Amino acid sequence: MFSLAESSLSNPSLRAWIRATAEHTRPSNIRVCDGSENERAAIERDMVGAGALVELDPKLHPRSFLHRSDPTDVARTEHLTFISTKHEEDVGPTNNWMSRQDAEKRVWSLFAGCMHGRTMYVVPYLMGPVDSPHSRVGVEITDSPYVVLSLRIMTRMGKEALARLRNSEGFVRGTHSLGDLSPERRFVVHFPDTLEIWSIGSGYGGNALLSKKCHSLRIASVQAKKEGWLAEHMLILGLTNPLGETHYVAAAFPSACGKTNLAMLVPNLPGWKVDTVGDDICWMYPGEDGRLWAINPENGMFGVAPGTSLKTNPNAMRSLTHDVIFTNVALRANRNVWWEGMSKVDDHEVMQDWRGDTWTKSDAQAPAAHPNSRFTVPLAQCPSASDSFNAGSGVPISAIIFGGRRAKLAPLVYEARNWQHGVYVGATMVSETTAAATGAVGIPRNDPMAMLPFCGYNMGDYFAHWLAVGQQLRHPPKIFHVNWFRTGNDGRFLWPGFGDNVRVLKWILERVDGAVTAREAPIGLLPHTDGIDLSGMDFPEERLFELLAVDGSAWMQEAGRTLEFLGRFGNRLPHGLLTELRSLLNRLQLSLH
Ligand code: SAT
Ligand code: MN
Repeated sequence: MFSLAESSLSNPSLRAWIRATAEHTRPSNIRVCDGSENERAAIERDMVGAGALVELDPKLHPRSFLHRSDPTDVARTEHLTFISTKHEEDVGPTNNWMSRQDAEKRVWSLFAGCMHGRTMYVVPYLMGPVDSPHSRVGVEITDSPYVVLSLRIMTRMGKEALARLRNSEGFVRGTHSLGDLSPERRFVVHFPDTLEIWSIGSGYGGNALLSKKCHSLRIASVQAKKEGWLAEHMLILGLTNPLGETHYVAAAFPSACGKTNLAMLVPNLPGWKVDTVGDDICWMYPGEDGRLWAINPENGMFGVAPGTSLKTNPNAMRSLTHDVIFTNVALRANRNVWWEGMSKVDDHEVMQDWRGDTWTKSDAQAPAAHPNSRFTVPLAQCPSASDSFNAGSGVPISAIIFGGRRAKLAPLVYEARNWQHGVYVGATMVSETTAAATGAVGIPRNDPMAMLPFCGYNMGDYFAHWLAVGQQLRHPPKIFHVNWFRTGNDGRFLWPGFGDNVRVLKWILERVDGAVTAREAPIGLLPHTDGIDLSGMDFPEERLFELLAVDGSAWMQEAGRTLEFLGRFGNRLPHGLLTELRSLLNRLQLSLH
């Protein structure tokens, strides 16, 4: 049953690990994935046969499918996500810790016989461009064919990964099983010291595609700290101005706050162009030239569907014409997909909602598509995919943007005074929770660098690491903060967002180039009111005042919240951040007198 003889696997430690995992999980057979078209077609056929995939109309969406996950399993489960290290203080106050011993007792035991009657897939994958020295190999063992098909899109999967791995032992080992899908027996545990991940009881994206948040952020952030680089929850885009000059920008926003939209925006300013290098994860390295260089370790996008339309994100919509896996969206009678915000539908059109139940708009009790429904698609299918997406060296980063979803307080954009202040701005980010994780939505929470759920070690040490990386850079990127989500007194968004966000990016690049001056405010540097190009837009100037307003006393209160949050890191908090908090308080006090 566990014979690997027919497979081309020569790596002894990989073979030993597969054998040991199979002995414990007892699958009925083992399949080592090569990433081929035949393999993909066979898995799709099996899944359609078993009712696990619905094939969409091949004329509307060739080779595309709808997958419905278990209704209790539709988002990341942060309270069931653990980091296992020798010492609890090494994971810090923002992570859940579990000892190895406990993990073996509580989690590994759940894997015993869990693959009985199932196929065990062995999925070698490469994170990063094929010829990049920064790329890393992982192997995920899983009993979910949905995970296999998704990894084939999201990573360079199969032969390329094995070719890179050769006989090395230095790969990340992810063991995943759907288990019984019970939330009671659902765990995601990371072991940064041994490069292992165990995930059981969930088939949902970030819990089950172990290459993504588990490997490329939680494990990679620990490797990055040891090795002097940064593994971040950031999109990467290239912005070209009408003179043909391109700058690259990396931007961190929490899950479901518009990274995918920003990464491929179609600018509402003539002559400007955006190229997409990545939409979710970014690995950055100090280069020999003193700049910070970035690669996107991923190969595809796992984007939020609701709200995506030809108006809000035409490049995403055009990426979704073929070879897509949709998860938990609604299904129309013509076997096309639909979600809220995509297009107008007739009040009486009968569809199936994300659970497969009959749904019509006129008597809907709930959305047809789950608010965290997703599309999975190769980045290469995006019309704005950058030529540099496969560049081994990556792209040089001119600006880093931090952004939260905040109805009040944070202005449309401001610039940090220097790297240390920028690290403070990132470390003190606050954003309202979204449907990407289970739990209440719309609650403001501290989410440093949008990494709160993804940093694999003590965030006090993580802030110190950011400060240290800055010291190595002779030409550090400038750091900014943006907020597309500020609302007026009527509760409506003040800024239209989407294609108009290029107006803010334009100011950011003008600051990078030293082409415009800025206005000093206690929180940082803000645009003059004529600094944001509003040409071709019907936008009252008073609204821009409101968007750029800095309310000193509200920021004082915010500083109290910040102090409380940073205080949680105790003596792991680097002094530099306290210095920044103190200077901010001084500046706020002066401004209030
Ligand atoms: O489910 S994922 O973690 O991959 C998506 C997200 O929450 O950012
Ligand atoms: Mn994300």
